Amino acid sequence: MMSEQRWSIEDIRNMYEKPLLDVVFEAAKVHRAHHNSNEIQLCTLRSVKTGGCPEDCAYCPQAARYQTDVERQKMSDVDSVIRDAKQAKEEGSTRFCMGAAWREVKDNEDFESILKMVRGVRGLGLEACCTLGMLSLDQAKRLKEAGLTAYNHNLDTSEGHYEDIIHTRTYQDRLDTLKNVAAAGISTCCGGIVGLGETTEDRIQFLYTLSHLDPQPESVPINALVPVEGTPLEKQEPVDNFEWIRMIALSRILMPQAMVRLSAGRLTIGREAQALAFMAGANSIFTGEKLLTTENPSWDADHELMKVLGLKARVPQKELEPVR
Ligand code: SAM
Ligand code: DTB
Ligand code: SF4
Repeated sequence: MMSEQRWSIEDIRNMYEKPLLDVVFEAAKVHRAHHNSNEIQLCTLRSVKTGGCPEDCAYCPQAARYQTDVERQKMSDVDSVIRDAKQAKEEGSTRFCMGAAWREVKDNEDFESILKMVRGVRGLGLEACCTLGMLSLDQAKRLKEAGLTAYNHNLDTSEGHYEDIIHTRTYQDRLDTLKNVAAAGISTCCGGIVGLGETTEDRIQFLYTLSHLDPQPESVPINALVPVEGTPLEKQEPVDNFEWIRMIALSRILMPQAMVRLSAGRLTIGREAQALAFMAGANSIFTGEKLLTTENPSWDADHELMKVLGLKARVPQKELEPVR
């Protein structure tokens, strides 16, 4: 049974058409009713298997078929990942997210390493998140047993636009994995990318599907496309910051409980636009100079921004203290 309020596609269309500042104001009210508006969650990303991916996602520098600057690397060793997680914790992160450039998880020794990484990260008292591609129910259950807090699997865009961007899997494949993740009792981290050449209607459809997931995602990463040389979207026009802010505000209104995360693309988005995004309900960022393969603002720049806005880093939640 769905416990959260759901908005119809018509409602979302109407919200989308409202003046931006009205949408931001509405989102700010929803945000303040459900969250501490001066607190943000800091997360750190770590690529544990880089490049060489068989998929054809048009935005992705890690797809093997595109000539990009990304150097392929084999699976990282568990200790080096735990070392990075420790450092992320020292720098104030409460969530550590591990990403692999895979189409899907295979039942092999690499998956065993992932399970060890998850145990290690949870053992440090951090939330552990993974993004590894498609997942079976059995694999999701094993991740849950290892203590995984959340699984990131993005819908990216609307179902209609998806097939213009990715041809090697379907939207339904994404929904099936999200179902397996939820069935295993893992929180879902699910969001998308703005700037893939989508129409307003695609954005509305995307927000509709996303906010009708059952349960709603625990966290919603909103990425702005980072155009990477060598990918089919290398020359894509960037979206206006105000469009990015509108998507953040609407995500907040439609999914009041979720952590709305400013993800890829922050490096080229100015401080004032980010401040408006926080006003509109964003309450999480990735910190550290690297996302998976692309660049992110420096730790110092982010701390300076937080200081000037009076934002405090969220401390670990009690219920997420180490599991073992
Ligand atoms: N391979 C797994 C998958 O696709 O589910 C996990 C890693 S994948 C890199 C995670 C997410 O990063 C993608 O779903 C996409 O939303 C985002 N992403 C990848 N490249 C991006 C780019 N150039 N700009 C913005 N977001 C990007
Ligand atoms: C998400 O939605 N954004 C993060 C995280 N989930 C895994 C990844 C962004 C990747 C940006 C491109 C790169 O650095 O390779
Ligand atoms: Fe592979 Fe994920 Fe990149 Fe798609 S987004 S090419 S599945 S690493």
